[in-house]
Order: sequence, then structure tokens, then C-alpha cells
Amino acid sequence: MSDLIYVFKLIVIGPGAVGKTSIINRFVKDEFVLKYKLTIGTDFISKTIEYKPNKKAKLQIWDIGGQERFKFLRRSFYDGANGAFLVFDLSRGHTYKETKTWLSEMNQIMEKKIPFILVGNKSDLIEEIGELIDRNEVEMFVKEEKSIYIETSAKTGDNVEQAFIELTQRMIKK
Ligand code: G3D
Ligand code: MG
Repeated sequence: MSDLIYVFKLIVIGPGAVGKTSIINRFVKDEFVLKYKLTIGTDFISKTIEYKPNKKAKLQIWDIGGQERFKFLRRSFYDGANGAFLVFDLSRGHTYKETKTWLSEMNQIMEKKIPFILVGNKSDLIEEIGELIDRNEVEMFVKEEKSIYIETSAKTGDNVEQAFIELTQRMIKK
């Protein structure tokens, strides 16, 4: 008998090279590959997550991949999404500003607002490069959007699974 109840479409969006594909690979395969050829395109990859003890949900995780460059291709990508990771790169501050454009585009395309989590990825680089974003401003931004902010490293795996669990719980509450 299966106690699997939920199936969610989860999309991972944000500027290029922030680590979207790496986060998915870390979560799904628990690995970090130094060189990816090209991102998966329009396909998704499935993984069942235990978001609470004995509670499972199936996630269909969609990597926006090359479509990040082609706005006209994105509509079908967003179609039916239940939740999103909006990812930026902690080592490139301008990618944080760009997430605001991504968010307004998503809200424009989606009929209803869906839960999202703002992800600052590459936290392993912070020590080396210093702080490039104003965390107070980030916290104010996500609070206004009724969202939360999580810092991850696809390289070390830090917080990656937690981010998926948190988003799954938010999609369930929705
Ligand atoms: P994208 O799918 O958002 O375009 P990728 O991003 O997953 O392809 O990652 C872009 C680059 O960032 C890759 O390096 C990848 O190895 C690196 N990267 C991804 N996540 C992390 C992380 O958490 N920490 C660090 N240090 N690097 C990360 P290359 O060299 O292949 O461009
Ligand atoms: Mg990619």
C-alpha cells in the first residue's frame, strides 16, 4: 500500500549559471558534477520526498535550462506549476536583483500565485568573496511576498534537501 498522496510540479527558475541544474542534481542524485553539457531542456525529473516522517510527495522537478534565454518559450514551462525555486548566485550580486524580474514574470504568466522560495546558492563561496547582498533587504523582500529565503550550496549539499522539504510543505498548505 502506498501512502503517496501528492504529486507536484516544481519549477526551478532564475538567471543563467546560478546553479539551478546543480541544485536539482544534488537533490535528485546527491552529486555535484563539475561540468554539465547542457541543461535538460523541457524535461523534468521525478523524485519522491519524505517531507515529514512517513509522509511522502512526488516531485516533478522542471529545469528551465536553455529556456532561460527565450522568454517566448517559457509559458508552457510555467503551465500547471505548484511551486518554484527562484535562484540567484551569492557570488554575483546582480543575479539577486534579477530575481525580482523573474518573479514578476512568473506572476504575470501564472493565473494564481504559487508558493516560491528564494534561494541564494553557492553559499560555500561566501567566505572567499565576502557578502555581496544586503540580507535585511532580502528578508524584507521575501516577507512582503509571504515567502522565505534559504541559502544553499549545491557543491557541499548544504541546505539543499531542507529547501525541497520546505517548499513541499508550502505547496501542501496551499
Ligand atoms: P544553471 O543551471 O543555473 O545555469 P549550473 O547553473 O548548475 O549549470 O551551474 C553554473 C556553474 O556554477 C557551474 O560551474 C557549477 O559547477 C557552479 N555551481 C553551481 N552550484 C554551485 C555551488 O553551490 N557552489 C559553487 N562553488 N559552484 C556552484 P561551471 O564552472 O561549470 O560554469
Ligand atoms: Mg542549467
